[in-house]
Amino acid sequence: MRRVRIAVVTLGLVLVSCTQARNTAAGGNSSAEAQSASPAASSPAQPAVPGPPPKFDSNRAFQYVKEIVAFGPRPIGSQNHKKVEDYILSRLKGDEVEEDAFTIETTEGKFPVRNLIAKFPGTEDGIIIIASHYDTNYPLRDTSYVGANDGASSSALLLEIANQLRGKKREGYSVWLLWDDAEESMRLPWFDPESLYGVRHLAQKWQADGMIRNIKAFLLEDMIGDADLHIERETNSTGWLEDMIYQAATALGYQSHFFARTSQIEDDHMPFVERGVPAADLIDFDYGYNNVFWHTPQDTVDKLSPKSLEIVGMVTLETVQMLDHR
Ligand code: 1BN
Ligand code: ZN
Repeated sequence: MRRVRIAVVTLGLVLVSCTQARNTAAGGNSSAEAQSASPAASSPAQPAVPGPPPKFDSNRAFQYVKEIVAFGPRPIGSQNHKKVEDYILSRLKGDEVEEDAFTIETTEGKFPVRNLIAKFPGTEDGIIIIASHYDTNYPLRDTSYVGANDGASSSALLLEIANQLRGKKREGYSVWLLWDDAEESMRLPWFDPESLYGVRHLAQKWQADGMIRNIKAFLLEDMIGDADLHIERETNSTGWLEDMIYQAATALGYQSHFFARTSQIEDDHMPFVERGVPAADLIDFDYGYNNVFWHTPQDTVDKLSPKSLEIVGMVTLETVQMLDHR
């Protein structure tokens, strides 16, 4: 097993504001609207849950990756970061969106931070959270680093999941899609106390107001676009939830992309793991030979594939359905 890092995080947060509203952000859903049908999944050996397999438009999701990357580097505090927030909101027009905005004090100064949460209500009592960070690494702010895989791929995946959830009655738990902010460390190499700001803030807030008790599962997506897709079994994650993800992958015929390797990674799921919420990190932490493209300007769209987005998107949605039936 590869042990990536083990550490304890501390908080330095100042709450400024939190709003919840039906999202009326300007901007249309025009540029990536082509509705090409996804090819059907390989025939499952055994359906994991009754009913048809989930749908996911991989070409549309990939177009979202390109559009996010086109803004350039998006470190916290930058104009591009703000543009990407507005871009995400523009794609969630008409959806119920909560904005969790606050300010952090770091050794690099004060920065505004904003988590975006799109809520798709279900008929059952309980919430499944699917999360991705959207910022790029602050120490790489003056390079051409755009985090195509690291931040853009998973943010795009969530936008396509929103498309699939929108306008349908959910017979199951509510699904909340969380684009969390300020995941990336303020220093390189990774510096635990100055990272994961967005999720730490939310986990604290939801613990304080009791909301955390309603969370049935927290599914984190990170670095899921690599054309050579190998999602890790991640040992900080909850065992039964990882097993369920593998079962979902198997039902869709995608199991060869899952859990051949095991790692321990302190990612955005940690504040929820630490509070007893079932959580899983879907991450491929082998991006190029020996992860050589991670946190480098080589993290570009040409290394990614729509198929990888589809595999992770479909497995995520299948897992949600399995959680509904659990
Ligand atoms: C993932 C992508 N992470 C940061 N960018 C989390 C992480 C932090 C993974 C430290 C490994 C080590
Ligand atoms: Zn990163």
